[in-house]
Amino acid sequence: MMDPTRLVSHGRPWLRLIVVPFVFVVGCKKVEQTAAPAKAPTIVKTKSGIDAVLIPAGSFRMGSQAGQEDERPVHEVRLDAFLMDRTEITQEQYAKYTKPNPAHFKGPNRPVEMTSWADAALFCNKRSRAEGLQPCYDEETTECDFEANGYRLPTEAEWEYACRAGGAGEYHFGSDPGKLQAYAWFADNAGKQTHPVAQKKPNAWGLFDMHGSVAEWCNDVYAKEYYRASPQANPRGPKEGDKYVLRGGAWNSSGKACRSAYRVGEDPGFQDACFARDALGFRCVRKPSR
Ligand SMILES: [Ca+2]
Repeated sequence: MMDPTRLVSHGRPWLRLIVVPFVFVVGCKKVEQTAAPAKAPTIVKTKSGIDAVLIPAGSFRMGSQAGQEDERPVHEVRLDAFLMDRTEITQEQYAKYTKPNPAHFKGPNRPVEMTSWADAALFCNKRSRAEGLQPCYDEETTECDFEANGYRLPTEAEWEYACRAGGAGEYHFGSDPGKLQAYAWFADNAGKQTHPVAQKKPNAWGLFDMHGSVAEWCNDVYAKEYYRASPQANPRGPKEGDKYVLRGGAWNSSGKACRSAYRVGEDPGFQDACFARDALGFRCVRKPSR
């Protein structure tokens, strides 16, 4: 059995979920861009019953000229194929491997929230074992084994690539913030709470709620200047750091904070300005089956 204290006790403040406050410096581009024509997404039913999408290998331009400083330089990234959960992990899915339900906004089909990075990593390992796959996370050191065939959190690059689904705009559907209501629960329409997953339109690859709903933990340590030194192929973030990346914005976020390239680092040294714990969830990825 896994000891849930191990991932939270190894020198890093895993469970202190406080997010860096920041100011949005540059406005969105007004130029409308649309996602590339998409083939029908390949949906895979995983053994735990959770639908995943086969994300094809490929390249994309990561970051945004229109966003914050930490979104630049925009740079080319190449990624291997991976499977990504079609929705955020719901409370019903979470309860299959982890009890009690930590969510503030209760509902079986609502996304689980109040989850730390460590909670998310532990869920990945539990799900891997339940599906007969190799766990990715070392529960002593929190290191992620990218060669294991089990579940892990997406890298920041995988998350943005999957969100964009071939689109180069500020959102996966283009750059018109007026269209965001059709694709996302965010501050303008969420009524200060979460909603069941997959009620809004998906992106071109069939992924739901990549913008808004709950902000999603990525595997990467956050570094503001990481894009200046990021490797081109399968970047996995800095080796050291106390913050972890959250992506996609949440039910309490502005439309700008839901953009595809928008980055947040969780930092235990700051008071929460953008999210609350009940806005933090995740979805899993793994290698495609051979
Ligand atoms: Ca989300």
